[in-house]
Amino acid sequence: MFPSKIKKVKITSAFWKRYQQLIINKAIPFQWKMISDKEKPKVTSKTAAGGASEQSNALNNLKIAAGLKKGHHHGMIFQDTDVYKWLETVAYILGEYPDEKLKVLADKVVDLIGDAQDKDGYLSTRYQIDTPKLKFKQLQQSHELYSMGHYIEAGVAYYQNTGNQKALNIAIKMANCIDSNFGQTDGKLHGYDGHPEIELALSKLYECTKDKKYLYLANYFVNIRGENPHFFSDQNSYNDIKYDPFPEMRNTSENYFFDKKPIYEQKMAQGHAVRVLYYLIGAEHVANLTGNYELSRAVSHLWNDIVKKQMYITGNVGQTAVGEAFTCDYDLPNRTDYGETCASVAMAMLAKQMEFSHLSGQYGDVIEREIYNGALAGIALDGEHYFYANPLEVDENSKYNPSSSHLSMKRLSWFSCACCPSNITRLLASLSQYIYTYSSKNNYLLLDQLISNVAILNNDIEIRIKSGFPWKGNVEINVKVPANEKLNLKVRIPKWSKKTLVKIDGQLKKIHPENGILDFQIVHNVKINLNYDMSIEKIHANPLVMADQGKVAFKKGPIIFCAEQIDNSGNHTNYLVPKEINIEAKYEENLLHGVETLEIKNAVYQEEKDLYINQENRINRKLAKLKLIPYYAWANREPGSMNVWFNQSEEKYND
Ligand code: FUB
Ligand code: ZN
Repeated sequence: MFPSKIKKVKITSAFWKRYQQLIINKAIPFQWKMISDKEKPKVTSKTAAGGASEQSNALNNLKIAAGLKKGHHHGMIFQDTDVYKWLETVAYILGEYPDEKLKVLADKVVDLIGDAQDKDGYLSTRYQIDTPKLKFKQLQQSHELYSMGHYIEAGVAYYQNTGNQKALNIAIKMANCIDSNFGQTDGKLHGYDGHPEIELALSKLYECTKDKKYLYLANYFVNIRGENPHFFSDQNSYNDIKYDPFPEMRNTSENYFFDKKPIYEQKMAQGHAVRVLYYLIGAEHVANLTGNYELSRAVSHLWNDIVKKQMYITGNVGQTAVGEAFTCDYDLPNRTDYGETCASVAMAMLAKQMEFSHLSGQYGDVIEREIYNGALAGIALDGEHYFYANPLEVDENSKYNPSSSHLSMKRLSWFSCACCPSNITRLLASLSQYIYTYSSKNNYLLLDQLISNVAILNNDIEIRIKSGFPWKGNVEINVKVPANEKLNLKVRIPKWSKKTLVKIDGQLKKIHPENGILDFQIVHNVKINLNYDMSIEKIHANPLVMADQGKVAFKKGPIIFCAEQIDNSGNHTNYLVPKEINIEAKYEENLLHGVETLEIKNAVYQEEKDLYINQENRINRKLAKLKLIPYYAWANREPGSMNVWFNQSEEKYND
């Protein structure tokens, strides 16, 4: 479902069509088997982030709540959301690729969710089944509004893409239940959920129904957070809560819940990364819908903090496994990174939301970083294995150090906390919504992601994009304009393109992009050719990033590269790259479903015997080749070490 101006977008890019087919043919059926316990996960890990899963029970919990089965709730307190995000993924897919069999299955899931919902609209199977007396009484950890928020998102998406009214009605009933329980008025609960999500969900529900009640409620949840930094401890003691679903959360002192101050006073992104980001998505949406400039400014401040000081080169965010959290500016350790897939998905969602309010290329730059790197690494090329945490460097020894034992060298089938798999699939399934952004306020259409597609606008303008992305920088835009129609088309110039050539109907034009955006006023059929500079870039980090000092990373266009052990024998830390590199890119059709690889022909392999080395005991340095592959494609072959940042060699070596 696209905003008013856009009727339809069909992705034609071979790269992305493969992913869409993967989601249809592999990920959706596979995730269904997991959430309905038709199969046990084959690859799990007890130490890796997300935890091992034997059984999901997610669908079963709904059946128990619906009275169709007997038993106890099993799994995470928010296990319902695995079903909701699966449904949301299916919704986007059905919008583009109608499939009666899949729709029948998803309709049944909607019916089940409707049956599980209480008469008053409440739905959180864990509380309904096992602890009904505690409904809305332990908001610090209950995830009730988080879970319902995920349903509201799914219900809206399913309604918009398939027309299933019941899916929307369930969402409305749920939001009404929340509205009658929460708010300023006397007798209502003056509080909020430990995990933001409801804010963004209610904003979407408002946009779909146009019922202002949901916008007021979203606004309420955005603004109450941080008003009373003791809300959770007060509620826990007032309700005499003895049992904690997540005991470590009870007395967490730092800004884990992002509620120590109102957003207007928060100067640095701190706390659980996904919570912070979901909150910011909702806050930005509310700011945009209500015209709250102060709120929008507060969100932009935190956005800048994240993307300019706390984001890994891959787009991953959340530096520590302790609390799955942001740490502080310029602290970007590679070996202990967390970088949850959900956090990368949320970064793309936040960037998209920001783009509705502000015209700047920086948001599309982040979306691009996520969809080709940080977020995309969350799913295997086979669609049936997922990363929860996404390292920038890992090897056999990582598991021995408690601060990196959450990392894995292979993607897993499923997790006891299975939030990431369906989060990455719902992002990829909705990718066509990330290509254009229409501003109803200023009546322009921004071509944001330079992905081959065909788009039809409501006034029958047709836009055809043929692009070489992500491997080549050529983008051809053909616009067909019916008589008396016109279009203000803006096109993003990615920051990495140092020189962009533009031709309009074959004529070379001088361009003057502003904030990474080019402007075209189109009144008749036109062909625009852009040529972005996709030369290989050697990247250094700011000197304040201690972990990357003396190191370089490699990027070409939107793609960040890494080295894997399978391509480079020996130990990955023994490789050094010289300052003047001899590097070549080549497309390898039969590798990893077709990828571009880089080869550094004059790398150095340094082999030593002693623990510490000076000129006297230094033994062996030899010329070596170092092969790099796109980061998103790592861990799809034999497990082994991987690194994104490379040490540099001061010296040159010859054979
Ligand atoms: O708490 C719900 C989800 O589980 C979070 O968004 C993830 O970070 C994981 O902790
Ligand atoms: Zn996750």
